[in-house]
Amino acid sequence: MSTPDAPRRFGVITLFPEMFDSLACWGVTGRAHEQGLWALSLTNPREVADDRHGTVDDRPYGGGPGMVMQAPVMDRALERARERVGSEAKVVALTPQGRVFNDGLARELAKEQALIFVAGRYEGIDERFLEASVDLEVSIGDFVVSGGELPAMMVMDALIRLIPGALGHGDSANEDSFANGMLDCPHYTRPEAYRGAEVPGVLLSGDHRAIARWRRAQSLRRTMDRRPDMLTWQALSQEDRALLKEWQLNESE
Ligand code: 9D3
Repeated sequence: MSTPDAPRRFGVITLFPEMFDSLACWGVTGRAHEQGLWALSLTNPREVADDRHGTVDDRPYGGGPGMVMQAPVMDRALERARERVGSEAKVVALTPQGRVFNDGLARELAKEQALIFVAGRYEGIDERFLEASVDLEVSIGDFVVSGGELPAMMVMDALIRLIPGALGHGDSANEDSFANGMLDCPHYTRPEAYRGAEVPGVLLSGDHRAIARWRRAQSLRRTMDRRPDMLTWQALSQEDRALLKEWQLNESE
């Protein structure tokens, strides 16, 4: 028996700390939190605001709509977060201008024992804070959401799934879609016939090797049809071609 690993430590700087209850309380991430696999420490910039109203934002220099989160307030919030999470923690800000998150970046960030996430609101955060105090800016994709909290939770969820023991037995993060560069195969459960649609016969055959071959052929076909961009870097192998032919999924060749 070995001693359990120290929990992964996440700090978050946010004006809406209550939003993070959902990550700590529900589902796979909630169970992992209960098991002590990760710990969360929340810092609200209002705690360290300049005035008694808790002001954290001001009007943008140069004019324009919206407000900007002030660098001095954010730096004091970061100082507090470091006291709670550890001085060695990397600082990740969620911004629409960041590096687009993917499985590769998840695996890079999952190596860190401690991370502090900075979630912005309003039009954004003063650039001088991002330049001087943030190690990495991350975006979750080319669409607009209302703030950095949901993006931070998505990134944290992806990282928690990679903590050893966070997923149930037999459920490996390495078997998840994207780890192997392909989309998942289709899934079925009872009933065997539903609104005239039958479960594919091979899944009822009990032939586990045939089932594995069918699933891989389905993954390949769906990736070619729906996400051809995922396959451009790897040529289809002889074996893959044979699989598609075996299940008559090769018509578009
Ligand atoms: C007019 C320019 N907009 C920038 C695209 C203003 C703006 C919109 C939304 C500024 C901040 C936000 C809030 N979004 C985030 O904080 C955010 C985000 C996103 O909107 N899309 C994808 N990833 C992310 S990470 C943080």
